[in-house]
Amino acid sequence: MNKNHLIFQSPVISRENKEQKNRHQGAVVWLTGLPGSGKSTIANLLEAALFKKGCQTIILDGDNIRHGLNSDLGFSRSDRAENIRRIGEVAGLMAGNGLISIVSFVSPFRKHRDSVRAKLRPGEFIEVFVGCSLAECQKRDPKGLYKKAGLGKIKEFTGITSPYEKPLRPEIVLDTERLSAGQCAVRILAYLASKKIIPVLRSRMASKGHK
Ligand code: ADX
Repeated sequence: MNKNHLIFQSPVISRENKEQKNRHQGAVVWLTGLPGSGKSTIANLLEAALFKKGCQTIILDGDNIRHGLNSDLGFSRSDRAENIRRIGEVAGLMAGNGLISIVSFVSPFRKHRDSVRAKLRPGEFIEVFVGCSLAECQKRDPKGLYKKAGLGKIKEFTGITSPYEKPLRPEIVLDTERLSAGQCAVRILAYLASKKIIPVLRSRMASKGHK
């Protein structure tokens, strides 16, 4: 397509107008980790805490988005690239409109995550590595998918027959074998407050995040 014939439309209500109204900045909190590592649980607790503080948020969850917007995509490397590209675009649009997008996707490939980061403003992409050993994820197996993958019923399953590449320099590392999901959410809140993306937390909450 010839992009010379596309003229960017500047909005009358700016991002800054929206951020001022919301009393926080737009941002993308990107949770990455093995299936069963705890991403969705943390995403929901984080959203509930932000909601309570009056923040404007959206959760973009891999399983849900694959039922709609990305229902045409599978789990090959190229489909996962497109999955992440699209959701990076959506999350960026939301952040550019003053929302905090909480993205919960396995997003196993470093290159795909890095290309989302590269398209956003410095500091806008907050990569959160939801760390959990494969053995523990297999033990948890909340959706029974590791069992199916082990029986050869799911092809290219992350952690079993498809790789997971840990982030090299994530903004936040969470160990969900040592911390509860609530403690993980508080760590993310504390980070957002420390970067002035959300208003500074009251000391009791902030200290809970740094035990
Ligand atoms: S990603 O790798 O492209 O980022 P995404 O987060 O959208 O994955 O979807 C992962 C979810 O799809 C998992 O939580 C799991 O429930 C389901 N799933 C089904 N097949 C696979 C597979 N082959 N690999 C990983 N997850 C799968």
